[in-house]
Amino acid sequence: MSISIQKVSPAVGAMVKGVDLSVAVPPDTFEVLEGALAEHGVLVFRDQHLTPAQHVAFSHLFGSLETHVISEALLEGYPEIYVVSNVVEDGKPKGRPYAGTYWHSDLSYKAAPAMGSMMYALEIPEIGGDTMFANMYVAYDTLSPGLQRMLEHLWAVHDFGHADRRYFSKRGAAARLNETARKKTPPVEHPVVCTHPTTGRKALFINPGFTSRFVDMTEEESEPLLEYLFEHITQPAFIYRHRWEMNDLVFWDNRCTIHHAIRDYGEDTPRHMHRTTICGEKPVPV
Ligand SMILES: O=C(O)CCC(=O)C(=O)O
Ligand SMILES: [Fe+2]
Repeated sequence: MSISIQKVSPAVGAMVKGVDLSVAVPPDTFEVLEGALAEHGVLVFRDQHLTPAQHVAFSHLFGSLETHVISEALLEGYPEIYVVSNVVEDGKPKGRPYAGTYWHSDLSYKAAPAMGSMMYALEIPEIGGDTMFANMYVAYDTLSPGLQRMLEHLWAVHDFGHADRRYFSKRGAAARLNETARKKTPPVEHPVVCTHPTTGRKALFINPGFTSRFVDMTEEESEPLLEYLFEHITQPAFIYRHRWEMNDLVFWDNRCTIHHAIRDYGEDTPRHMHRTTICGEKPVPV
């Protein structure tokens, strides 16, 4: 069967058909997928039947794999697999519940953020638990030339603890990041506009989850422009909302998209996913 790639929304994402990810992917198919990922930002593969080892093997084609800083959510025997799950078995959580329920790009709080992430659906709610993706090329392209130029000179601070403070502690929930994880993730600085290494296109590299302020400015000073940009980059026209099916594998490029998991299902509705994370490089300024 030949490979077909079709857009799933005007702004971002494509559905890939005709590829079985459980067996070795030939080099020409790999090249097509690599190009499609950088162009569309998100690739959806339906009806894949993958063991953890096969999931890891396919991910590994794209680079070395991260071991997530939240070590208690790693799959036993497969430290490359980060379990995103609200399932509790014998009183023990099987993974990280409600991960990424705010807009973010994976590991943007690291000096070398993630290139891409691959999430595989093993148990999903009948309704709900979708994931949204937004296109950061389009977010950049649709700004005025004046603001584009200004942003090209700015750098921003990315901080894992920011999401905790902003999205959890403020809502009265306990901080979710323990001391060890906190120590391993000191704030880092990245250019606000980056060049994608594959396409050479410019993309905005900020996100509401982890970007706390502009470099050399206070949070207070940064807030008005950051808030404006966060609103801009998450507007409905830039988004694809993925409605998960069992055995979906979704591969997203963290260098040109941001994503948001939607927490709209009950605590006793199981949602269980495996994620691998492909290491990336330090973002390249324009
Ligand atoms: O559960 C999801 O849909 C995504 C969670 C998330 O942000 C991630 O694992 O990177
Ligand atoms: Fe994420």
